[in-house]
Amino acid sequence: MNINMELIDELKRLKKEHRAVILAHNYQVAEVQDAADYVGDSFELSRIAAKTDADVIVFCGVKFMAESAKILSPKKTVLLPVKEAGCPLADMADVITLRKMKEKHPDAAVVTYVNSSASIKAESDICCTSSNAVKVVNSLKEDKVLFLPDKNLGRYVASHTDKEVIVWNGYCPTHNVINVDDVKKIKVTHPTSLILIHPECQPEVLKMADYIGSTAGIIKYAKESKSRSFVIGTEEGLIHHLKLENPSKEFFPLHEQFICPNMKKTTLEKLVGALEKMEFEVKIPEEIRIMAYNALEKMLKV
Ligand code: CIZ
Repeated sequence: MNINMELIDELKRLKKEHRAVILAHNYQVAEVQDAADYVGDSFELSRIAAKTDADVIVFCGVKFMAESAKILSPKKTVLLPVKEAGCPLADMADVITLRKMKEKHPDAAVVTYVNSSASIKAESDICCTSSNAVKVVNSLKEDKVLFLPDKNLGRYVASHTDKEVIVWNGYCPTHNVINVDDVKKIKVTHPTSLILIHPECQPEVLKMADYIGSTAGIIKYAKESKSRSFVIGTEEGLIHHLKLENPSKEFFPLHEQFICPNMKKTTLEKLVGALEKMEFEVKIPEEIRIMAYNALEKMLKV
């Protein structure tokens, strides 16, 4: 038996023993996606896990994602297999600066992308995903919005609303580094492919896309499209998911280095280790959890 099969068997045993559900984000390595019960975006996975009767959620992703799962499932034990799997974009927003911004703009509604810590969500009026950000902002009664933490998604929203959008200066280092020349080059090598890009990329890059959307949006678009060939402008892990769902279609990364180092920290060994040792447990103070939950719930109402 090869090492992966042994690990998969051990994982199955531990899952049963701890009554656990395994979630893998779309950006995880292929072997982790294949071992998971559910693969998807962070909020969708957190909602699915909340509806299961599992006692333990193992979130293969980065810290803010495991926090989202805990916000929705306070009674379940939530584990993040790699303690250091953080998100530089989420870390670019801090509570002290946010409070100062709120004082400076008391008339602005605070809209926070789910790619943020529980403490930042707790300070926000409402959350959004990259799929519903425009809809959320347009649903608000305020004419002014403070959008955080992603400046590129914020600018995208600003270009689709009449509201004044004050954009926080955060960005995802993996998406933000992609430039117009990268898109020009891929258009030369793959002239007939449709270009699907995540809104965490820079505005000039987004202008060159055939479709702009979240990971869930890209999955849906690729599935429904009559085209057979696509260039994927987001973290390369999504391509594994896309190829599995669409075996007759072709997918190419927009850039060979479209890789999030934090997402790649989780391996099959680390996933099994997390359930063996029951680590690393995500804890959120209850008052912060409730406030963060309220901001997420408001988004769901929209
Ligand atoms: O929230 C998520 O899962 C992220 C980071 C992106 C997306 O578009 O799904």
